[in-house]
Amino acid sequence: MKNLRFAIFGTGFWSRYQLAAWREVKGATCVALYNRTRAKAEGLGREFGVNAIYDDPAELLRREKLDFVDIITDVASHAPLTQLAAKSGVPVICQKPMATSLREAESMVRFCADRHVPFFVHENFRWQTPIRALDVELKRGAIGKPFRARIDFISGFPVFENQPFLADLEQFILTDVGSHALDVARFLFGEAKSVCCHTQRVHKNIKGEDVATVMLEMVNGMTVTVNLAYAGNALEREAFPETLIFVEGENGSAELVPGCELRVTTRAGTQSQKVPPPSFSWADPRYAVVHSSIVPCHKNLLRALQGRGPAETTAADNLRTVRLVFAAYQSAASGRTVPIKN
Ligand code: 89V
Repeated sequence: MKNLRFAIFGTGFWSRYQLAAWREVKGATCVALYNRTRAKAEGLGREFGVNAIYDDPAELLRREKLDFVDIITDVASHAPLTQLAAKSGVPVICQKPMATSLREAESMVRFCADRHVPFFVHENFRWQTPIRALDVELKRGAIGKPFRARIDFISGFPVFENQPFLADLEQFILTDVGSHALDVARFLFGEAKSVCCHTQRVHKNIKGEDVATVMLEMVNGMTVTVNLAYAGNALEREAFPETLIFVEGENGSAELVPGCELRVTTRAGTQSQKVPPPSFSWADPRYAVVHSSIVPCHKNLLRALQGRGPAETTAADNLRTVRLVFAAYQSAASGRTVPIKN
């Protein structure tokens, strides 16, 4: 199996974990780092033994022989950096959210497709251990045919302390966590045919919405509600950064509850299993369930880059998630339900 050489574009808060997670995956080596502020890239390079440091992405692409780039920059630079790499014929992995608008995401996908450049989105929530365990139970028919589900990411965690740029986003929770949660909805329950959404802002010192309530009518007939909040309030069940999910089926119900516990209830009673993420020394324990999911996400993308099978989160697939995010904004602004063309 060929060992792939890659570069990371962007060396902010998230890159350290992404780079550490790449080390868990055999078959890919980071050979270069780019960051606008060179000193930041040098710091990460020293920590991880990466010596080729650039503050110009075009120069990096000219000089380094790469099999792919992993883009972990702010969302506004995803499109130009993706296009830059694709022009050099270098496959791209781009962090979620893919783009600042649906139109921009569509043009990125088209740009790469026209050049036959593989393009993937790093979307890791669907790879979390509890969510995979829930999927297994649903697929084996543990609760019969599901008819309704609730996906909750409701937290008072001071997320702006680690990621201050989030406070400046005009569109915040739906693009940040909503991208993840709506992708989880698609992963578990398939495509949506309409979206209805209401948003609120509770924090006074941020630009975007920090609360969103989304109702999806699914193609399979299910109703899925997605409740998102980073309101900074105190909660009895503070579960950051776990996604709590409750699914009602014709024969029972299944629930992911705080503490990575999966509870399945049928007429025979309730069965509980602990579904904790694998532990990695480099993961921040406060983010364990998310950080650990970076590893299987990388593995799945690498498999595709090595031509060993399809990836789940191709950019073309992720466009469907992006469509839901922006349909939610459209619904919140208009007060109307927005139909989704599949
Ligand atoms: O993965 C993310 O998008 C982070 C979170 C804190 C949710 O893990 O913002």
